[in-house]
Amino acid sequence: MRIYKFLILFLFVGLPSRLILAQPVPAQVENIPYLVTFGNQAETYWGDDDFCQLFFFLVPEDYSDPVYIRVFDPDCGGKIDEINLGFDTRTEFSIYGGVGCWSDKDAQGTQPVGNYRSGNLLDSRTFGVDPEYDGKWYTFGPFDPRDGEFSDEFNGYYFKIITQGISGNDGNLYQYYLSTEEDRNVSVEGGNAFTYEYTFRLWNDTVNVSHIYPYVEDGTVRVKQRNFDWDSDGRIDIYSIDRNNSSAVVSGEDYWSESEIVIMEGEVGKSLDFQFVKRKKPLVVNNNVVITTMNQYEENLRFFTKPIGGVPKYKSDPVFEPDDE
Ligand SMILES: [Ca+2]
Ligand SMILES: [Ca+2]
Ligand SMILES: [Ca+2]
Ligand SMILES: [Ca+2]
Repeated sequence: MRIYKFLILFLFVGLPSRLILAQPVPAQVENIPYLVTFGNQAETYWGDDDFCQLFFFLVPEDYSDPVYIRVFDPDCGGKIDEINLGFDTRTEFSIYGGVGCWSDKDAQGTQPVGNYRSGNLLDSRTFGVDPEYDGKWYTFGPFDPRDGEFSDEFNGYYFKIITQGISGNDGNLYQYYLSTEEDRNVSVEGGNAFTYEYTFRLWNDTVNVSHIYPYVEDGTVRVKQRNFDWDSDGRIDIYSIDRNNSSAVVSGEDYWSESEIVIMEGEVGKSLDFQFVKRKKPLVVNNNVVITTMNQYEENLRFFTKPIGGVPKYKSDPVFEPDDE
């Protein structure tokens, strides 16, 4: 029996970490501690411009078993969340599928306006202070992948999760996981997740560098980034396979800043790497921030948690092909 247990443990630990850890949101390669959404009575200087966050999950077409969308620490109270004069915030999590859940243009915006709740509502639940879910996972599902909206771009089905602060003024910090299991986190092979407007918490230290990876679609010539309430916290550096650091303009308290880069040919069809390097002194604590990117047509780019084309590494040494004799 003892040997049997040891073998099971060995087999589990021996799995490639990529398989186990590929689908948390935020993902490991992003190194972002938490997503954050404030109650809609908060002032925007807390770091959330619109008290709402949309994310989309992609389930590949060849995966036909049920999927679950899990939320870590969905309540607003306890240790992780950000208190503002006593916890009184209610946060609504809603899952949508069906035609239009992604393809409706209002779902691809950066503000909760118009028909952003497009598609079929599959499930919804509101959390306030709830010790039962403090530091714990809540599971939505099971969902049949075919109840999502089909995307021929990525050969898979989209689901949408909308997290909205419907009352109160505190900050709800949380994470997601697209899982094949109801009671634990197991990645859907080939799955992914993305958003058009990322609202998240930076680390409460000066060592960790967080990343996001905007996907540069065909036809992109320029990319404009806009960021909100960055609290002048260090730098935003942009890298790619062809780019050895372009600096982006960083905002201060409670306002948007923006800047633009010109896209190089080698960057099209791949992801950029935006790196968030915090200020060393003094440490900015509990820094909640918002960032969006758009192309020259003012269409929003997607931040995939598993970057399309992989994490870009700058080619520091150009390879010269010898001339043909
Ligand atoms: Ca409060
Ligand atoms: Ca909590
Ligand atoms: Ca929370
Ligand atoms: Ca902030």
